[in-house]
Amino acid sequence: MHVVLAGGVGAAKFLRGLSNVVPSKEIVAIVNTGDDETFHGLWVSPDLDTVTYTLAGLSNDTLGWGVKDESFQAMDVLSQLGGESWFSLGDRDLGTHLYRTDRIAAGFSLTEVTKEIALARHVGVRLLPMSDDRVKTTLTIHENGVDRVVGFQEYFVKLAHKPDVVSISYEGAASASPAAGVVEAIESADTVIIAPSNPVLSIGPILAIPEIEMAIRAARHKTTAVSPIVGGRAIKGPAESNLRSLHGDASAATVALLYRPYCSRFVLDQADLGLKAEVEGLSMEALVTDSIMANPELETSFARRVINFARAS
Ligand code: FO1
Repeated sequence: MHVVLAGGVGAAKFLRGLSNVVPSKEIVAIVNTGDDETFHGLWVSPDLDTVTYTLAGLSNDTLGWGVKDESFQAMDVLSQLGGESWFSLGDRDLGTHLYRTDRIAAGFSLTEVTKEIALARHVGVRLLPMSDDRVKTTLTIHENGVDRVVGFQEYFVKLAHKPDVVSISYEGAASASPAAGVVEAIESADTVIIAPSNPVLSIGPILAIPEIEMAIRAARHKTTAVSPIVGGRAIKGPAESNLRSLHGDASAATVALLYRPYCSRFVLDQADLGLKAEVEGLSMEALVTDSIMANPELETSFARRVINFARAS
């Protein structure tokens, strides 16, 4: 069984590739919920939904979030009425949030509801939220000479991740429990893979939950991380600027250093061949390969190389 620590799009593509290489039922994805937010009374779980829609063949690859063939008529009405509409919930996507919110209000856990949604979408990979407790990623940003704290989606969507980030906090993580099955999956896994997701915004919240952090530390010998940074640039999103402002540099080696306590193997893109020795100097084995998942064939071939490398432990 293979466990994947997952954020949004990068992780979703990797999981789609991996599910073509090993049976889906042998894959467990532990998904970040630090981005979750309530909009218009609805519980939105962007990373869980991105992974679910991608594995179900329903993802909107043009937008990079939400459902394909989407329309935004409800949002149009909302903005005509003067409601807040900077976070666009598509008409189809709204159905997912209505269902999740209703089931949670009826007393079911996020883990149970995630399982129901995955089943209805015929997703064979086992999807686990990192926790059923609320963990909220917030950022202190520096804007117009002042520092202020904003929620993840305000930073990411409303402010288009442009402001300088001074610090990040994972509110509630220190007292959060892992969702049922998370620690057991890590302990019993043959391999653990940290997907090519933003280390501070997507993987950071997962590792901020103490019992998960301890379990991944203990699983270091069987854990492989994939760099989301290629040639000093993030494939998608603000990882590059986040790493630079919070950790001084934004190379794949910066990511390897952050993950040093958690993984014994590290996957770098061939653009970063020059960093291989530096990564190996961190007591890690390094695989240098083409990591750009530009189409489904490349997702599958990349996932095959990663799992073969990870399995060699
Ligand atoms: N990202 C945007 O850039 N703009 C949006 O309006 C937006 C809406 C949205 C709705 C549902 C959902 O699940 C995701 C959505 N996202 C949107 C993406 C999301 O904010 C981020 O990609 C993730 O949180 C980062 O992993």
